[in-house]
Amino acid sequence: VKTGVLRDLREKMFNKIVTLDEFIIRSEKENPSSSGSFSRLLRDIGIAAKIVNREVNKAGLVNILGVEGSTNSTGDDVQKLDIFANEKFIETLSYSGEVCGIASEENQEFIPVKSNDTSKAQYVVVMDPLDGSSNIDVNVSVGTIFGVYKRKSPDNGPCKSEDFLQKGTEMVAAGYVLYGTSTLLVYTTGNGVNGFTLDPSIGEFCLSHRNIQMPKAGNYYSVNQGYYLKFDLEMRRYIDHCSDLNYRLRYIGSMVSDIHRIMFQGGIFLYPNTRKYPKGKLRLLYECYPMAFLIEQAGGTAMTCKLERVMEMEIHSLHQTSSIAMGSRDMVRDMKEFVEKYGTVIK
Ligand code: P6P
Repeated sequence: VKTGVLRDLREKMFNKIVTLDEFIIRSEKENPSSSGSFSRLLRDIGIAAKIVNREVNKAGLVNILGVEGSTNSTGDDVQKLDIFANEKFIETLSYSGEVCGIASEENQEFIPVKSNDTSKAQYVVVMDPLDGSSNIDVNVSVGTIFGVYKRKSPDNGPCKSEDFLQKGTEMVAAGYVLYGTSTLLVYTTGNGVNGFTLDPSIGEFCLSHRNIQMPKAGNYYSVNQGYYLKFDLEMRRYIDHCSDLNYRLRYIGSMVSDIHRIMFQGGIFLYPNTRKYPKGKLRLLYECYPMAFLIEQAGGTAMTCKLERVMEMEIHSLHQTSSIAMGSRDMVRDMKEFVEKYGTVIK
């Protein structure tokens, strides 16, 4: 550990660039039991992110804007860039040889990855390849969300649904890519959260945010105010409380962007259940679990609006949804008090 601390200090002092690949290899060396396949998987996610980033950045120029016409599993209009991002991540992950299956927002069923040596492919990946894609046409930041599980089914055959329907607590890695003013890859493997900024001049993700810890308090709340009258009483009372305290409302409509802000400035992100979405809108497997993993690793709290810990939620189907309230510990604690006071909490 001492050498690691000295090394980190030296890197900071001499402003040494640490690329994502170097960081992953170093983390692997610090974990004697790791076989290297997990590292290769993480590096492949980085490669796919760079490919998608290239297209996202020129979406306005190349004719891949505009609605593809189809709709995805939750009825959202599918943008062409959605399809491109989905295809690139599936292609890259399938080629890696480390993945036996992929579940994506864009695909109703999970995608078994064929390989002549399935015994090597020990992981499955769950993802929202381009979250917030309705913002693409108006040049607002969008993101990729991913989570990684170890497969549970026997490794001499194809992946099974049990490999994907695992609680958030079983996730071995989670992260997001934010295609914004700069492109960042932020991920955790359960030992803290680190952020890497893409340096286009060298085509590398470089360590830029070491061991991210979010503020335990905050004064930003992030919710779609347009649904206010459709929220349960306890949520409306908590939102009134935020407004009474002159907290600032920030809602980009792109979960990755809203959560990324909270990682650095603190705050709470709410997507409560409504009459339209009685179980919430956001997808438990590839939006809520990965973001909850990251938020907890960065010192925050992630609950449903009925006060269940998101990571412990049982999952029964790939596109199952959940309400969510996550962010700075003190703000989620305040929200909890309002739910206990005004709500009908599941005991
Ligand atoms: P609404 C984007 O479609 C998304 O899945 C999240 O990125 C975002 O937080 C949410 O839905 C926005 O939903 O109903 O407020 O437009």
